[in-house]
Amino acid sequence: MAKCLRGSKWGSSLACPSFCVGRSPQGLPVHLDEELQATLHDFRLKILQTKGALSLQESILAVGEKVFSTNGQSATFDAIQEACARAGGHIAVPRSPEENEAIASFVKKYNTYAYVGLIEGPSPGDFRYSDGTPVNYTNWYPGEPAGRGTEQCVEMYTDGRWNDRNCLYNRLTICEF
Ligand SMILES: [Ca+2]
Repeated sequence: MAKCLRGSKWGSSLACPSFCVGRSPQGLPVHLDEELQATLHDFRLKILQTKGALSLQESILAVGEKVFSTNGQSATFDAIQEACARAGGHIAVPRSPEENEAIASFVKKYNTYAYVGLIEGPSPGDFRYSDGTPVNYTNWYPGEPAGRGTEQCVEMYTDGRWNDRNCLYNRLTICEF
């Protein structure tokens, strides 16, 4: 950050920016510190308002650092990926029993199977996260995955268990942020 001294480029003809005037005990310019405090206060308020409104609609669920959300709409796997990306997130993918349960609660609520963010790799039956890394948690329905290369997406049943499935069905849109 620029250091502001008398006679510097912020001299008499220009109004001195707020960061030139005084410093808080933390070393931040006093005005900036106050501005930051006000901005943080605003952020906190807006986050609480948004969280409250979304929670009331029961359209978000927080698990650890993740937030899962649905718009209640069904779409193909690709369309879900696009919708989640447009919203600034990714298609939901359960990486633990707790996350699986959160996603499953939307599936139950809407009584519609959902796609989760797993894709079959080059070897049949080898499902991976979208970044190509191997899965560290699974919850397959007994006998699944059974598509052997013909069912490259994964849907979640209303009991939370998984089935490999063709990617072109309409399934519930659930994103994670
Ligand atoms: Ca299957």
